[in-house]
Amino acid sequence: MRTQVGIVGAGPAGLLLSHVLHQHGIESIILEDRTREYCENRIRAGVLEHGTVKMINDLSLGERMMREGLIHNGIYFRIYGRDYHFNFPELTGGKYITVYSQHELVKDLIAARLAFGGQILFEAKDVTVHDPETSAPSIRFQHDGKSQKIECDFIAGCDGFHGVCRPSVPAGVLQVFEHVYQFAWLGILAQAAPSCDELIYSRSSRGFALLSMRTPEISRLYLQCRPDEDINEWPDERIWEELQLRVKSNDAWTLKEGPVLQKGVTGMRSFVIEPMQYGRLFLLGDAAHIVPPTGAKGLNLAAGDVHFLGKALEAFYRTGRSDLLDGYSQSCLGRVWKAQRFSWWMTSMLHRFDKEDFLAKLHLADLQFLVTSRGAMQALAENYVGLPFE
Ligand code: RFL
Ligand code: PHB
Repeated sequence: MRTQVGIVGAGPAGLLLSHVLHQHGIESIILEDRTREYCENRIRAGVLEHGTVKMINDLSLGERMMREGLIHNGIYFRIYGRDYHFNFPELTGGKYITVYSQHELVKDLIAARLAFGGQILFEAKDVTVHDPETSAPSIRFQHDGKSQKIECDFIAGCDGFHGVCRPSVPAGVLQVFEHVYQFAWLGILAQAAPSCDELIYSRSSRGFALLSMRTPEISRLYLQCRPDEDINEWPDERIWEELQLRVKSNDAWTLKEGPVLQKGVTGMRSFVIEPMQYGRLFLLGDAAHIVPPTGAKGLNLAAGDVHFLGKALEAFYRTGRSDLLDGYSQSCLGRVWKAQRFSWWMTSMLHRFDKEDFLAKLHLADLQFLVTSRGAMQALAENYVGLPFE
């Protein structure tokens, strides 16, 4: 097989990239380890930045997102029971966020890609990348019980944090920057109407909780927990009891409960590799960087990487220039580090630390300053709705 760009991974990064390339008349093939059904039902992110929504609409892929997605003009911080509202349009000059499930977006992107005649090979096993340092890289894999090979001009590693592309770069080329947090999130999906029309980030003496949603009937809720938390020790009643305590409000307000449809524990880390490129292998999304979920930036950063690589590949195929490809890493990393800073800041301010030490006191002071300063609230809003792609 031969294509121009071989893409590993059918998550948001790989799928969006294949659409952007298609728009520019560039061929690609996506290789995905899992089944289509698995990819379409993996519960992940929910918040789309202003720029991510624009990108999806510019690709004419946003019809269902615009119909079913929920426009949110703000978020609440609930600090020890007291609410502070961030009105995004007012603080940012008209911007807002859209709540639309990542797995619904993935469904839309897969359906549209296949409808346009695109190739996605699901259940492609034992993927390995070869010769990215030459002008003739290739990808080998097993599919339909056969060993296969794709020859291509470029490889896009969109295979997430646990994928094979990043580890295939020779030792010593990539520099790793990492921070692991002392807590994790226990997340549930519940058959319960959202208790508020916007997200509530709650800091309480018992730890952090987040109330989010997927649809007018389905809530997504999170609790700060230990990284080694055993989910079996959290029967549904205990989860609701703890959520109730952590999101208690000083005002008349109640948390609506309902059957728990899914639950799990997710660890938290901040992780970046530099550069995000090795020869003709480009790393995008979670393959190159991980943020803690508190800032809702993961999927949106993947969209940013796609924007830069799409532009660089378009310029290469149209005019032969390679300066944008050479600058890919630098273009992405500016935004990546700002999102890292923002996600770390949100995480530090809102979570409970084991020790009430000097840093923990500073994080609380940061939060108390934030909710009393219009300038600080504006800075949060500007980052939350998403910084411009360039
Ligand atoms: P993905 O989505 O992990 O996709 C990678 C794909 O590659 C496949 N793969 C392979 N394919 C072939 N061969 C191999 N060897 C392979 N190894 C892996 C995988 O099966 C998969 O299909 O990465 P991508 O595309 O970079 O997208 C990143 C986002 O998924 C991620 O950043 C977000 O989900 C993070 N995130 C959030 N981001 C937001 O922007 N807003 C949010 O509100 C938000 N909430 C979240 C989140 C992530 C969470 N978890 C579970 C980590 C909430 C949570 C709880
Ligand atoms: C979610 O809805 O899953 C969600 C929302 C906001 C976050 C993280 C996750 O910061």
